[in-house]
Amino acid sequence: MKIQYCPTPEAVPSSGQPDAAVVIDVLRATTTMGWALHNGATAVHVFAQLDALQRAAGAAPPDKRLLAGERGGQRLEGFDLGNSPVAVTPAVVEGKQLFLSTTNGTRALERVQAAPHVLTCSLNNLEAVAERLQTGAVGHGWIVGSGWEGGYSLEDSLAAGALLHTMAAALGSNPHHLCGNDEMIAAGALWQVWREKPEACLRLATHGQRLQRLGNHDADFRCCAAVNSLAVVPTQTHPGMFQLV
Ligand code: 3SL
Repeated sequence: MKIQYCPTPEAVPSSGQPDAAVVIDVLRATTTMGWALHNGATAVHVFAQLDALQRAAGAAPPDKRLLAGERGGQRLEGFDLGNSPVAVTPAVVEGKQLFLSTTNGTRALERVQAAPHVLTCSLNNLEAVAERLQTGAVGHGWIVGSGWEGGYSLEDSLAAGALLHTMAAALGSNPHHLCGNDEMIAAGALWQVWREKPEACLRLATHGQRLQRLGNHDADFRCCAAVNSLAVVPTQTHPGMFQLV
């Protein structure tokens, strides 16, 4: 297996496809997606653009849909939810479809929508994703970080490195033998530095600092930094639609 890491949607190659693409937005979109589906949401539909979200949500039964999302970390006006993983409790999401748009995460998901398999990963579901890639006999995988508005983000690269090490452990392989590019090697090294204190890394990251400036997000940080707290793998079942399969 060879894994290539693209730290931003813009770094995704413009030609060719992997066997599977794994999208990461630790703070906070792919963490929220994992918890929403774990807590009983029937699907999460993702949109880069708000007008497309409004059109799709408008076609869903009002009592079965929730509009969720943010721009710049702040909940969108008129939406039911922002993008907090601790807000998507069973009482809120069970039996509902989420229509989600975020600053970067849903853009990254849209960028790889055409890949044959698209999964989402966070620090919460590393082992579950590694197992899925292993059983799927993925030969060539892409890990795609969401970054921030086209730039690198520390927290997504941390999780990419964590996934590399988790896969290597599952395969009994040297992590370096799985690396398909220098970005993947660097992300693996990042995880080795921070693996004992991932929450500190998330708080140090530029977007972590932005969230701290916006208000008290302690519960979100704790949740986003909790390694292997979830056993679910949000999986694209139709373009832009994620479910548990
Ligand atoms: O960038 C994104 O897509 C979001 O996850 C950002 S936030 O953590 O919800 O502010």
